[in-house]
Amino acid sequence: MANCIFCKMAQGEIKPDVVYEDDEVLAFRDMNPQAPTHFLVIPRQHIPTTNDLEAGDAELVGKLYLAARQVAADEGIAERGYRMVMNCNPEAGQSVYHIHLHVLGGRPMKWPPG
Ligand code: DGP
Repeated sequence: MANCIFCKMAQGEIKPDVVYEDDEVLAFRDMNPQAPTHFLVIPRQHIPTTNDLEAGDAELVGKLYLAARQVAADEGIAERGYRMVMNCNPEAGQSVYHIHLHVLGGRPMKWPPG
């Protein structure tokens, strides 16, 4: 997608602070961190929201979580704990319409989220 900032990262046009990448998945530090550790995991493929996921995307979605698990371990937050969030549409606060898994850790989290 021409105007999608995360597609530009996925294609190497814009270079974020990458913490993990493979053929299908990219993970990078959030530019506006909400916790001491805050990174985003995205598919290279453009999928606007979780509402657009199809049955054939199941493996790809699983890979997002496996990448998140790997980076959480690398970042040293796996044992203490971390939160994974994927916002969908305006009421959830989605601002970039290319699905992304937020991974936050390094401080205690509250529940329910705001
Ligand atoms: P959401 O509100 O769930 O759509 O989260 C979008 C996140 O993306 C938000 O935490 C800020 C982050 N973000 C937006 N643009 C950029 C960017 O250009 N670089 C980086 N590293 N993060 C970005």
